[in-house]
Parts: sequence; C-alpha cells; structure tokens
Amino acid sequence: MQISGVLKGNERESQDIACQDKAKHSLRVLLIQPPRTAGVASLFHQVDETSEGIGYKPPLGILYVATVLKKHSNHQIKVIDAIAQGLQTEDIIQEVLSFKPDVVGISAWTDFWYPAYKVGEQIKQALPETHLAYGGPHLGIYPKETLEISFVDSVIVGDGEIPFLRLCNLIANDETDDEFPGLHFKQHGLRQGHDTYYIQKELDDIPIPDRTFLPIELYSSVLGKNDYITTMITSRGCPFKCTFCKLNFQKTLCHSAERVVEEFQRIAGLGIREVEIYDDTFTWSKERLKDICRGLIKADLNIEWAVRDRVSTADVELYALMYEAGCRRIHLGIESGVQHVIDRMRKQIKVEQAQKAVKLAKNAGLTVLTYFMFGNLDETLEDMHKTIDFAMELDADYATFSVTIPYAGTEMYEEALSTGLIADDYWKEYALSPVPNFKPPKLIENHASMNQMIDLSNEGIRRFYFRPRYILRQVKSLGGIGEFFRKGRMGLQLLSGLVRAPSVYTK
Ligand code: B12
Ligand code: SF4
Repeated sequence: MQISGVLKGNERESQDIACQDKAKHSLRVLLIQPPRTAGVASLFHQVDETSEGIGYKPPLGILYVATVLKKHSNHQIKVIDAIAQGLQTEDIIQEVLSFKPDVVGISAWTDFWYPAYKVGEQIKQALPETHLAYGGPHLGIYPKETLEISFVDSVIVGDGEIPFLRLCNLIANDETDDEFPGLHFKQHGLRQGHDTYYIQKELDDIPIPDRTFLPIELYSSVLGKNDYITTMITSRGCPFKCTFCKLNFQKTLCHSAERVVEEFQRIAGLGIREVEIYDDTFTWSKERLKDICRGLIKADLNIEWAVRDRVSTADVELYALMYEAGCRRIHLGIESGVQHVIDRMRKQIKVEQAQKAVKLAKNAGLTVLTYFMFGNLDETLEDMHKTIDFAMELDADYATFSVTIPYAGTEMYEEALSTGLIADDYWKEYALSPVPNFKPPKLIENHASMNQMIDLSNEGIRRFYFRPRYILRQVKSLGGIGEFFRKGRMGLQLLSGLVRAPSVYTK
C-alpha cells in the first residue's frame, strides 16, 4: 500500500512504508493513555469521570497508531486506556512487568503531563531496556523539552501513525534514523524546521481505527441516549486561528465522505449507536458534509451523532439534512456576546451569526449547546455581564461559561508573555519539571481577577439553568420528572466539568 504525504524538506514524497520498512523480527509494543490523576488543577469543582459521571471517550490517537501498526507490521500490540480502565501508575507498572514491552508509546496532553511523565519515569525504572517514546498534542508544543528529559528515548511530533511504525521497525532492526519527519531520537536531538512535524496528507490512507483494541463497553456518555458511544474524527486541522486555541501547524485535511460513511458502518457493526464527532471544523466543506449525510441516509444505520460547529457555517438546508442523517446535537463555540471581544480573539464570527445558528439548529430539531468564556484579552467586566445576557437571549438547550486559561502554544499566551501581562513562562517550566496538580499562576486578569471570573461563571450557570421556564421545558423534553432528576444529577456534574474548562476543545 502506498502511504503518501511524508513531508521531507520542501518536497512531498510517497513512501511504500509497508513494503520498504520491514522489521526483522516482531516486537512487543505497548501504547498507553496515562491516568489523569494530579494533572493540571481545575479552577472549578473536579468532575468524576466515571460511568456514573460524564462517561469516558476512547483515546482515538493511540487507537489510530495501534491500527496502522497492526495492519502494516507483525508486532504484538497492547493498548491501555488508564482513564477508562481505572488504572493508576502502579497498576500500569504491573501490566508492563507482565507484558515486558520492547517499545512503550505514551500519549501526552499538556494538562496531564505530570501523570504522563510519572508513568514514563517509572516504566523506565522498572524496565530500563524498554524504548520509551512520547507522542500527542503536548509534543506539538514542547518536543525539545520532552526529548531533553533523561528517561525519554524518542518523541513523535504531529500525526503519529507512520513515524511510530517507522520507529518500531527501526528498533527491531537495531537502527536509528535522523531524517524521518516527525520522529526524533534522543541521540540525534530535535531537528528544527519543516520536518519537525509529520503531517498525514492523505488521510484515507490511514485505516479506520480499530476500536476493539479496548472493550467498547467502557465508553458511554451522560448526554447520550444509548448504552455505548464512540468518537470520530473526520478531518484534522482547522483553517482558523483563534488566539486562545493551539497554534495551528497544519491546514485542514479531510477523510472522503465515502470513508466517513464506511467508518459509521464499521461502528454500527460493533453495536454502537451513538457517535460524537470531534472535528475542529466539521461543516467547513459543505459539499463533503452533504455527501456524508446522503451516504448515511442511504445506509440507514440507526446511529445518532453529535458535532462541534462554528456558527458562521449555519445553514437551514444543511441542518435539516444533518437531522435526517441522524445528527441530534450540535455544540456551538460562541465564546462572547460582545463583538469587539470576539474580534480580538480572532474568532471570525458575528453575534448575529450566533443568533441565527442557534435559531436554525433549534428549528431543525437539534439539541443546542453553547459555549462562552471569560478572561480574554481586553475583555472588561461589563463585557462579561453582557455575554451572560446574550446567552440568556439565545436560549439554547445548554450553555457553559468558563474562565479562559491561556494555554501553552496559543497566540494569547505568547502575547501575554511578550506584553508582560504574564511574567513567567510557566507552561515551559511545567513541561520541563511537571508538578502534581499544577495550577496556572496567572490568567488574563487585567480587567477582572480569576475569582471574579469564577463567580461570574457560576452566576451565568445560575441565571441560565434555574429559570422556571427552562426547568419546565427540560422536564417536558426529557419525558418526565424522574428522567429530569436522573439526567439533572449527571448533567450538573457534566456542567461543572465544562464550566471549569476553557472552551478551547469545544470551539
Ligand atoms: C476529543 C477531545 C477531548 C475529549 C477526550 C477524549 C479522549 N479520551 O481522548 C474530552 C471532551 C473529554 C476532552 C477534554 C479536554 N480537552 Co480535549 N480534545 C479533544 C479533541 C477535540 C479531539 C482528540 C482526538 O481524538 N483527536 C484525534 C486524534 C487522531 O488525534 P490526536 O489525539 O492528536 O492523536 C494523534 C497525534 O497527536 C499522535 N499521538 C497521540 N498520542 C500518541 C501517542 C504516541 C505514542 C504516538 C507515537 C503518537 C500519538 O498520533 C495521533 C494520530 O495521528 C482535541 C482536538 C483535536 N482536534 O485533536 C482536543 C484536545 C486534545 N483537548 C485539549 C484540552 C486542553 C482538553 C481539556 C484539558 C480542556 C480543559 N481545560 O478542560 C479537557 C480535559 C478534561 C478532562 N478531565 O478530561 C487540547 C490539548 C492541548 C495540549 N496541549 O495538550 C486539544 C488538542 C484541543 C486544543 N485545541 O488545544 N477533549
Ligand atoms: S477555536 Fe475552533 S475555530 Fe478557532 S482555531 Fe480552534 S479549532 Fe479552529
């Protein structure tokens, strides 16, 4: 099979990875989603992510990596999702000691860098000969810092499937490589420039992630109606550059509509009836979306799905078609009800578009979740109050109000550092020496303090949810008071989780 899209220098090459890149013998390979215990501390009440709480989501990143390895090598693969499987570092070490992996790959998010670091450190202590690699979004921001850590053998930056396959084959053959894009060995150091990242240009070349590497029964959602859910990514990257979101290093690349429908069919075959689509920008290519919807209607799979979307792409026909194809929920990142704040965050939407999108989506029968955030550059307390008023006026089914954390790798954080709003590069220090329950010491607080913003978030929740009209509507739509209390208990947990988070990941 041709796997194309390797960026090397300024050229784009195709490489027949499967044929050229063979391992001389099979390795034992362990991929780990580490626990989240003692990750970055929440500004709000901590949610218990048990199946009684908001439910778990499968770790798609390592499932993709494992699936490519399974398809293109004969390595023995094991996948651990410590979060959903309820494993702490000590439990993982027991698994490691019994599986005795030759290569361990750990997925790292900045928020959970402390537990990811600890798992790696202890694996290396238990089995010093094991090759230890890190991949995931944290590496897109701090590859150099991670590679400098004493127990790390290599890092993978960008799309991880092909570089990790290459890594395992090289280790099996007792080799290293200081040229392969996205793959960096400790002994060669990090290569700066265009081959720092690996970008998977032809997404359809990557097989559908094999969700059976982990028990599908582990994954469910409080918002869902069905027993089991899964997540899906139908495109990677985002064409926009909001100041509070990660600095983009790749343009948006999509799976074809046919391939998306095929993935839905595979999911239906597993008996899963609900899918959360987590694309950064699901509707930006309307033609592809229409083809996906038509394909789903034809396949008649009886699957419900939810999307994250931008209000600027709202369209009456599209929403109707999405509903017909099984879409039941839409999450809209609006962030503020004040135009100058939206413009400052480079969100590229208009308040009028938000009004139109919520109305159209509700009319189409979709459940609508709206996200707002406080603490943006140049946002005053008065602006924040106006945002709460705006959320009330929109009257979506759900609204969350969060306090913006200026994240590592965002334009907002870079600007705050350069203007002195934030004095110390605390994320870099955390990347080099993570500490348990790290709390970002300073947010964007020139117009309102962190505590004032937390109070405002809570006020937003109170005003939005504790309205008799809202409660009556929910009781009616949930089919009775019993279901209202059941969902309400879990919903409040979910809300407390969403509230504490910046809406970065929901847009
Ligand atoms: C789905 C999702 C969630 C789900 C979690 C699902 C799960 N179990 O993983 C939920 C809603 C729970 C969630 C929560 C949060 N999220 Co989130 N989330 C996402 C989202 C939208 C999709 C993730 C995904 O499936 N991607 C698809 C896969 C294919 O990509 P991937 O995971 O990056 O994996 C690829 C590479 O990174 C690499 N790779 C990944 N792991 C590994 C491991 C190895 C060994 C190798 C070799 C390679 C490798 O290869 C993979 C395939 O190419 C991303 C944004 C995005 N578009 O990716 C944000 C994102 C991951 N989330 C992010 C954040 C910040 C959060 C929160 C911490 C926000 C907050 N403050 O509350 C919370 C955490 C709360 C909590 N307690 O869980 C950030 C992470 C940034 C960072 N620097 O680490 C992201 C990138 C969003 C952003 N714009 O910044 N999130
Ligand atoms: S917030 Fe959404 S639209 Fe903005 S850059 Fe991030 S993913 Fe793209």
